[in-house]
Amino acid sequence: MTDHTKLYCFGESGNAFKAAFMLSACGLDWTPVVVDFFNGETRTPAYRAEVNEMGEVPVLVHGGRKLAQSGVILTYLAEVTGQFGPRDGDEQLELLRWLLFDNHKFTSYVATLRFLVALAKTGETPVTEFLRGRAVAAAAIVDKHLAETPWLVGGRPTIADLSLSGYLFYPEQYGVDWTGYANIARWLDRLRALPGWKPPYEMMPKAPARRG
Ligand SMILES: N[C@@H](CCC(=O)N[C@@H](CS)C(=O)NCC(=O)O)C(=O)O
Repeated sequence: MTDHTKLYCFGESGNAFKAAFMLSACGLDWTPVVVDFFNGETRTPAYRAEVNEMGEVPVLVHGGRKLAQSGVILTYLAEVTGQFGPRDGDEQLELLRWLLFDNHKFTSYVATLRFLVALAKTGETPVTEFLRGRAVAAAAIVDKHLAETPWLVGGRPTIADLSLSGYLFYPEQYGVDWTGYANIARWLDRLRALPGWKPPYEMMPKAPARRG
């Protein structure tokens, strides 16, 4: 291992929380590198040239690698630590299925809805109504799956659980009552009980507030 493990992140980012929780749950020693998201750091040429051409957090620096995309980071950490990963090829495909569902249908809508309502404070608009509809439709699918099994894949906690739950530990309100999804609520309690779990704002520092 050549570098100390670092995670480019900021507290408000649920995608970064997925990686942060995984690092802590795997017992790795890591340091957050706080990205000044609200003042545009991810959109600067320097960030895109030196940290991530996609202009996003999370970015993991570990063992001489620099990796972006929470799903890639989770997959990589599962492989190098031997924790929260697949037991065989079928489970590997199942994990990929849920990670793709999360990135397209679940986190994407939940995160954007939360950003608009709770952080950018746009108020209710046709866009937030659309996003909430998509978010709750995906939530119903997750809740139904969790009625049959305590964890999304393989009967034990995996990177699929860490990925889909990433945004659901935040305190901000954006018009979705997660306690109304009984199976999701119990699953979140199980995740909170895993070693290394902490609330997002205790896991990573918040980004500096917007100036001006
Ligand atoms: N699919 C990506 C999404 C990452 C993402 O959307 N990151 C947001 C913060 S939660 C970001 O860095 N946005 C920067 C920007 O839009 O300028 C992942 O899972 O890592």
